[in-house]
Amino acid sequence: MSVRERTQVGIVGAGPAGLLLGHLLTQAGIDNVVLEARDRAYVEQRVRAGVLEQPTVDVLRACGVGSRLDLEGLRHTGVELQFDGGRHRLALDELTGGDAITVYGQQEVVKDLIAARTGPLEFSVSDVAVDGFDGDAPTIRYVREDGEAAALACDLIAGCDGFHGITRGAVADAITVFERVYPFAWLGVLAQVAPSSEELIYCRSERGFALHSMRSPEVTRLYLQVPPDETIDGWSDDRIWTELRERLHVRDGSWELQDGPIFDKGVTPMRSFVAEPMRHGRLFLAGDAAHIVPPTGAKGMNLAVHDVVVLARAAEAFLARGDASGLDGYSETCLRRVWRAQHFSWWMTSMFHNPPEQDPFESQLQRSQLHWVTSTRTGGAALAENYVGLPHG
Ligand code: RFL
Ligand code: PHB
Repeated sequence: MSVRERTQVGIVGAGPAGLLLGHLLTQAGIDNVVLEARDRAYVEQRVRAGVLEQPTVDVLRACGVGSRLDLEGLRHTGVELQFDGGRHRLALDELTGGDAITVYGQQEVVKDLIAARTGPLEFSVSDVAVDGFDGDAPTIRYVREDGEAAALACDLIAGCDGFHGITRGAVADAITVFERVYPFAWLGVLAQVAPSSEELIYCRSERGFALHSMRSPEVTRLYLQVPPDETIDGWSDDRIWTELRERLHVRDGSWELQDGPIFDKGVTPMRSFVAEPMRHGRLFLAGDAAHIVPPTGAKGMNLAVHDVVVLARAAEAFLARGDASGLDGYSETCLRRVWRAQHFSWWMTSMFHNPPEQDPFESQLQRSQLHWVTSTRTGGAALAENYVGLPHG
């Protein structure tokens, strides 16, 4: 026997996509239930994205979860691009008519959304399965934390369960996948030390890509390009700092990287992935469940936010007014932005990373692109516009 319940929108996954969708729907007076496989502490502590686009910040503010973001988020009006040992600043605000990025950890966004949640949010659920979405009686079956089997009848199901979730698998036969796996990964660390630069530094070097980012005035976030199958075991803290110093070194010696205790380390593979379409009857894929970008463009969470803004609006129009046009256009509207972000992320990745086999021709192309971006207004604006985030439609 399983407990039967009903809601308007059943949401699988409590990452940024699922939580923000739930929040927007609740604000619009649409009932929803969020189901999450992990426990609350895990979800709130998972270290991931750090860069919010301007439109993402605008959305979070407009829906009432921007107060801590406004206090603790670091607004950056510029970004540094480094190659051949020289650093070049792009003034994002000047190049875009006033826009900027904001550095604020994804897990902080997640914490803010969980704190703001008033509707049902179940952690530690298991055996989640979706069915009935081809007709008009979608159901989510799952097992609660206490072991009780449950069936949630919904009008719509949102698959916000990330790249390794189950909802995309439920439509595996009906999707077309576009994919590129890159021949490298990122080793990322968090260190208890003040950032050595006020702005992010994306660095191309002969030894591979490096990125200097941050989380707060006391915490630095750093990344290194490593081989795709790299394990963290071979990377002592000493080796990480030495490699970062080598790659981030500037020719004139005018800058120094400050080090400190490393308290988080991980390796992330690099992949571009799109599953089309994002709608299957009454099942809607959103965020990483539908698409993955390499992190070089800092777009993953921002795309998740755009998807659910579109989905919330469309679901409200359908459920409150019987207008299905938004749901009908959901996939196409989202995929247009997804492919722009795919191109941008691929471009940033290919400009900054060393291919495993040295390719002198490609090296010169990378340099040429970086010269163009850092020495012309058109090149700089092309990067800046995409990086701060094109306006939501
Ligand atoms: P998430 O965050 O993966 O959340 C999915 C949630 O679903 C749960 N889940 C299930 N729940 C119930 N039943 C199941 N069967 C389930 N299976 C899974 C999971 O536990 C999880 O809680 O997906 P979402 O919400 O779509 O959000 C996407 C973002 O997390 C992702 O795109 C970003 O983190 C990508 N990303 C970045 N994005 C940016 O916008 N800016 C950045 O600066 C940035 N940097 C990054 C990144 C991702 C990184 N890694 C580690 C992948 C840097 C890194 C290193
Ligand atoms: C981060 O701070 O985690 C970060 C910054 C920029 C990126 C990716 C990740 O492109």
